[in-house]
Amino acid sequence: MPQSGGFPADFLWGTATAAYQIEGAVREDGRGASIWDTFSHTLGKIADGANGDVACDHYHRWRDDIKLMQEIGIRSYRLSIAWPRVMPSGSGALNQQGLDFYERVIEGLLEAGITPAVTLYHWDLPQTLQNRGGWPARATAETFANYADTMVRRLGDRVQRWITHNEPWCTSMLGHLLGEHAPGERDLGKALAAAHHVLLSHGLATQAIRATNSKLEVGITLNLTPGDPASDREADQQATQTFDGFFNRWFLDPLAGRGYPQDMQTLYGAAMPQVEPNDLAVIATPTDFLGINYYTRAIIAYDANEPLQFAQRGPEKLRGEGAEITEMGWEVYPQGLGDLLLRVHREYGPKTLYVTENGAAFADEVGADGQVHDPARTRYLHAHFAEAERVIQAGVPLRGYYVWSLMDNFEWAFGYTKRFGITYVDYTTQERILKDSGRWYQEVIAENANVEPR
Ligand code: IFM
Repeated sequence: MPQSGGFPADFLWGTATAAYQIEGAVREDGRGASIWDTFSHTLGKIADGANGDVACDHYHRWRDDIKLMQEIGIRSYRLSIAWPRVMPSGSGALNQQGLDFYERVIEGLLEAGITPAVTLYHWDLPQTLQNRGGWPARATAETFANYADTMVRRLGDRVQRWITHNEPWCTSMLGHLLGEHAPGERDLGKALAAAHHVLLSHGLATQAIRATNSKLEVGITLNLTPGDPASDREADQQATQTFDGFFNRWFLDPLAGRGYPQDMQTLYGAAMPQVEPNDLAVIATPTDFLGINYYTRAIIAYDANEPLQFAQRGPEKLRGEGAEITEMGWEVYPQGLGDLLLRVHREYGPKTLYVTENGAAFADEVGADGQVHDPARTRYLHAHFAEAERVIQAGVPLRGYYVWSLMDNFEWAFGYTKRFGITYVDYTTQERILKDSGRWYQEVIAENANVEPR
């Protein structure tokens, strides 16, 4: 295959968003409520007291947003379907108006020459299903598989690439252990049950999708964060292993058919979820690709006061040590992406890999010239693209890269206070301004190479 700058000619340069973060129109055309509607409307849960009621108003502005992507030269767009928009109570009757919206968007993308990649679950569980127990309830896994199958029956003739779940760690741990995301629980047992049922639902959905249409590509997206020990002390090394088990291996291992990691099972003890005899085989149903979302690494030290006896080094300390830190408090550590991709390739060997998210939040502002100059984001992406290039050269089957995000949007518990977009959104007027990083990305795609920032 002809190479240019280290990327295959058909490399999928993409960008990603998620329904609740951009669509708005939460009460329009028969959409049902999701756990994020409930959570964001609960006092004190979102930093700026905001919610996704309007967000980027993408529900009404999708045509312009597709034009924008076309202008940038985006080859593939990763969007998510809001489950409660198409099935207001999670199962049963389809909401045709909701489905029509996604049909319009998908057709608009195809007309614009942009390949859609659809995520079925990016955190907006129908509230009705939450009322019946949510992800900690086993029945939710079956209900999800049914929803997935219905979507594929309706859209599978136009959408080739399907991602069952986005970031099961966040659904389970941020949502059910740390209480920072919907539904805001703080219970290890519930979190582990949620993780198990999310993984089970992925396997069931993959099987259902395959039975309906064997030609489609199906995979899952994990957010993986490599850990590095704070020192070479034995205790820090051990703590880093635990962190890795908690964050990465708990999901990678069962998907690869290895079951849940033994060290973590021992640690979780009585909080371990109920695993039925065939569950692990279902979870390990072969997929076509693995999506990886990478933002940063974690530096880990032993801490006897923490429930799992590890603590992550905080942003102040990292800054004090000279690290560059984004607005999220995350270290800029590009090498972590390359090392992670190499590790996953060598240790787990998925057929194909995509970086389904990578990007950074910075405090962007519109300048006196009406433009948004965000050199730190361009530097961030440039350095991470270089890592992608490095590992492709080393034989990692990385086929695409989705920058998070097409535009600034509702950053969950942080509301609108964090801007990840390569496009700036003025939330008062809904004006979009392509940032300098977006213009640079345009050049990257045009050249199919990691263009040096000017
Ligand atoms: O905005 C989120 C996205 O929804 C999931 N992955 C991480 C992003 C940045 O925090």
